[in-house]
Amino acid sequence: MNTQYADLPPLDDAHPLDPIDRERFARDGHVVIRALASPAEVAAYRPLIREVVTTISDQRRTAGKVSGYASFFTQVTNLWRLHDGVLRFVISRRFARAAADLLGVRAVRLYHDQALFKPPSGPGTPWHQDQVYWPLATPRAVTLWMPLMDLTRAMGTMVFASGSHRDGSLSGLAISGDSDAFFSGLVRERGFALTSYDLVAGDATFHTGWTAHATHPNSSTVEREVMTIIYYEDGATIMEPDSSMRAVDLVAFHPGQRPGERAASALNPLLYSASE
Ligand SMILES: O=C(O)CCC(=O)C(=O)O
Repeated sequence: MNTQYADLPPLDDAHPLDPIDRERFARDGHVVIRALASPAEVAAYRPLIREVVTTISDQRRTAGKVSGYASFFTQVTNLWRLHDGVLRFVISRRFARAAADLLGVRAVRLYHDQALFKPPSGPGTPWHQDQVYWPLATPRAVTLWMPLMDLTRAMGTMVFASGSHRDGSLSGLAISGDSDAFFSGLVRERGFALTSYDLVAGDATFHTGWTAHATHPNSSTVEREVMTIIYYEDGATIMEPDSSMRAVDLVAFHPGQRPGERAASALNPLLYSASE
């Protein structure tokens, strides 16, 4: 590990979860864990994450490349491969242990990380389910969504449809106007309770791969800075991709791997194991 970043807070100690939070997560498909990192810990990593997002965004602008999601947020993936300081944040044993505890598994691997910065006056992120993208043959996969700054809902926090994870895939739709229209209708039809949380830097929400969610628009004048980390249970296998989205993710996040194999490429380090 690069010694230049040895002074960063280690984020390795346990943050034991309240059993109620595990029950909520199982019941609702999402939960908020307050102060998973302290504001001081987040403040140490925030400039490093910003640095990567700014560098990559500038490169994309120069190359004329803009992702299809650019109006919703600036998305940079796998920062752990791009910056040795951010690596320490992404491989946090504390965060991974919380993910494993919520999933009720003994060990978790990294699927990938993403910084998601929503511009001032940016629209809400459309309703969708994440797992339509993931070629993982398990429902035990979860996203940690942690703001690097204090967030009210007016700055674009998440909205979760509680209990929507229970039936697995509900539409197969990629994130788009179509997914937004579909899930808005489904929420009305099925009466899912909607939950969002005001957060301070270092609080984290967790949602399963099948929990339908969207975000509020960012109606503020500042950029919303969020870091996410996606985990799945160690031992999960790769499914035969049944969509182009899953085929793309298989190549991107499990390079060199094939359906039926245990999902454990060089990009999927074991981040927490109860036996270590
Ligand atoms: O942060 C956002 O705008 C959307 C995030 C999201 O959909 C996710 O992390 O699954």
